[in-house]
Amino acid sequence: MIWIFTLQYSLFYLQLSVAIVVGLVLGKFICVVKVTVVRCWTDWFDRDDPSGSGDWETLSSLRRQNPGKICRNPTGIEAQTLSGLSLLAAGDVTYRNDPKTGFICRNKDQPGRKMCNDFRVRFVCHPPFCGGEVCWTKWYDRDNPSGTGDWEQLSKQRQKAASKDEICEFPLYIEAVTIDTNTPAMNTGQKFFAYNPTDGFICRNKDQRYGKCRDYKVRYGCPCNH
Ligand SMILES: [Ca+2]
Ligand SMILES: [Ca+2]
Repeated sequence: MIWIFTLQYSLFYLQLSVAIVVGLVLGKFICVVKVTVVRCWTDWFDRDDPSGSGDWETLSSLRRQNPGKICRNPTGIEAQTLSGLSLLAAGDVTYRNDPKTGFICRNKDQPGRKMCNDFRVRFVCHPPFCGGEVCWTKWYDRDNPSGTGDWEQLSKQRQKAASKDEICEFPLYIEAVTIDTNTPAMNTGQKFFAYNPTDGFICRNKDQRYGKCRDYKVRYGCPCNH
């Protein structure tokens, strides 16, 4: 009986040891992968100046104003003054400075009633977001604004595509222009419910000042080797 117990205990101990060794090997592997991941930077963005309550370079606003130019989940952010000073050198007290929120410097946080400097920011993305070659799909126009709006969602366009490879799994960019004059969507003055490479493009009539969207077509930018 004692012998059986000892054997079972030994087997348990052996399994535990193997688990620890595998864990160590996996831990080392994960570490190596992390080190070899290449990072790339987006362009610099500067949408605000500190004349109001501060310099608000939030990720949500920058995304809205620069559709397709910032990757889905940035892993880092860098802020510098328009004259090129680092945040450390400029010495401003920041309210937010992270890749989820973006950058916010509030004038009321600065000592001695000083205003914030004017900052620009850029984000860290994973390739192939920056630098890689981008290939564009054909233009899609599946809807017109006669109903509730112009609904050009990516999911609907995927259904309409001839093959599942026609639009890559993770488009990096989206471009929308009007059907009649090829005017870029951002230049029409209309408001968009969605305009990003994850959801596609949606213009709702009820969001427009004159109650009607223009008719748009969209296309997607994918890594060329998808
Ligand atoms: Ca700024
Ligand atoms: Ca349309």
